[in-house]
Amino acid sequence: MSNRTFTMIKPDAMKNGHAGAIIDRIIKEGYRVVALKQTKLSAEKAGEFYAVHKERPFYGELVEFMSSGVIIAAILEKDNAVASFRELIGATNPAQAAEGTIRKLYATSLGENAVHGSDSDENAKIEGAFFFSGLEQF
Ligand code: FUP
Repeated sequence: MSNRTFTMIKPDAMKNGHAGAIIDRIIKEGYRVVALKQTKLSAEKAGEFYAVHKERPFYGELVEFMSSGVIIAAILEKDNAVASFRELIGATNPAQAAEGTIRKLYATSLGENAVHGSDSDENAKIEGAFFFSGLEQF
């Protein structure tokens, strides 16, 4: 079990002005920020990040949405980070997310669901390295 996960605050939450509240919540929940930056994905980069979904019907929309505006990317540290963070963000579809979760509070829809959270330790490592060099992680 690793103690790190990777997150993005997605373009909908950025545009809707929720970035500050989401970061505040993450820190209050006890996560330590290992790395953090605001950036914007090109369609090519968004496609690469979500390559695992390439064959899914929503892939095109997902890539378009994720490259539609700035995001904040971060690596977070806490015991059991991957599982605990997925609990904090809630179900992929905000309509099914538990009360008080980040997606329930701030997501727009299934496709525009405010935040990303890695689904495994292996992917947390791959996704963190996609955005941050070793020199940017503290
Ligand atoms: P999650 O792990 O909760 O981020 O969800 P997935 O990896 O299954 O999906 C990645 C992203 O694809 C979601 F955040 C939103 C988008 N998606 C859709 O647009 N439609 C779907 O039916 C499933 C996912």
